[in-house]
Amino acid sequence: HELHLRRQGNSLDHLAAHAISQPLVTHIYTADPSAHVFEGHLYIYPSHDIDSGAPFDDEGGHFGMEDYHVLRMDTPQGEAIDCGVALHVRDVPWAAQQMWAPDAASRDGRYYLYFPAKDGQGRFRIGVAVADRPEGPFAPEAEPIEGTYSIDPAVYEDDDGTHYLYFGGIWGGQLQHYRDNHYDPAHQEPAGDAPALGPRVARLDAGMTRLAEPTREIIILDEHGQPLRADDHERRFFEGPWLHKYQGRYYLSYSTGDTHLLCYAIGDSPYGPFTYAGVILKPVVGWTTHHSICAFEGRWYLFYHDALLSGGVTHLRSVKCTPLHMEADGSIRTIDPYGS
Ligand code: FUB
Repeated sequence: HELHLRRQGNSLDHLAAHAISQPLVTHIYTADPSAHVFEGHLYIYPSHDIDSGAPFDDEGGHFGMEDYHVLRMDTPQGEAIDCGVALHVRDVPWAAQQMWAPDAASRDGRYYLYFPAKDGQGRFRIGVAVADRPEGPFAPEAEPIEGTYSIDPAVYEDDDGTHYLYFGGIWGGQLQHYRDNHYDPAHQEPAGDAPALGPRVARLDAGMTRLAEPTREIIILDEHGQPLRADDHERRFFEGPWLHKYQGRYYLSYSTGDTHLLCYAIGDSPYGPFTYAGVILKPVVGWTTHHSICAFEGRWYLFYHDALLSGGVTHLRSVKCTPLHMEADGSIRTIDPYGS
């Protein structure tokens, strides 16, 4: 169960020898890196992976994370400093367990950490915590953000200062149980030629702790302008949405989950629709793949994770960084995390 190489014929040693980048830190396990430039430094908001002892299951129960550490770097090539514990689940009144992939945003000199956790009923919600510094410590709001559910929040600040919250993840992330923002455990991931589920998006209000509008489902289109089909597992959204802008166009990137790809789609609005455009990162060691894309001093970088350092233990991952190459036509060059 623990080794998910998916790279037939390649040993872990072989993959380690060909890895294109090294873990940013090795004293703790980290995953799901959300990178931002704040105050001239790179700040990375990752999950803090631990072995909680919870048994493996299809709902990701073995991802039993309890807190967040923020990492700071002066340059993408420099040393990553662990700024310490930024928020712990015991300090979040509404949260019971499983502090999964977070993100952060800044407005008017304050910093906001957005994070998913399960509440006392076992349902994922998205919370927010506030700090005066990018590294925290963050003080959580007493309740999760009304109107949110599922996992993997990502906040995008548009050029006009408007912030948008993206979120969603299938299976362990519970998105399959929601239709039109209503929960029904009888709902499952669609199948066959039904439209695939999309991530959700809503504008944040100026206070950054509430949604300014009901969330909308994002549609990802294929090359014929049709919504991606649910059975198109090589291209459909699974989890880990991220938004960035390049040359005036909006790029939605995400994990395809059970096919282990990082993909992207391009649109003209932060709400979409987006048209599928290709693969950013081929499969890494470990079941999950999760990323962010961040510009630093005019160059683009992909922050991602793999489970090489732990010998392939899928819930003990390490965040990494590699340059992202934009082609002249605006497409993204596909990266193989282990060379060739
Ligand atoms: O880290 C826990 C979960 O694994 C994240 O929320 C998903 O995106 C996947 O990386």
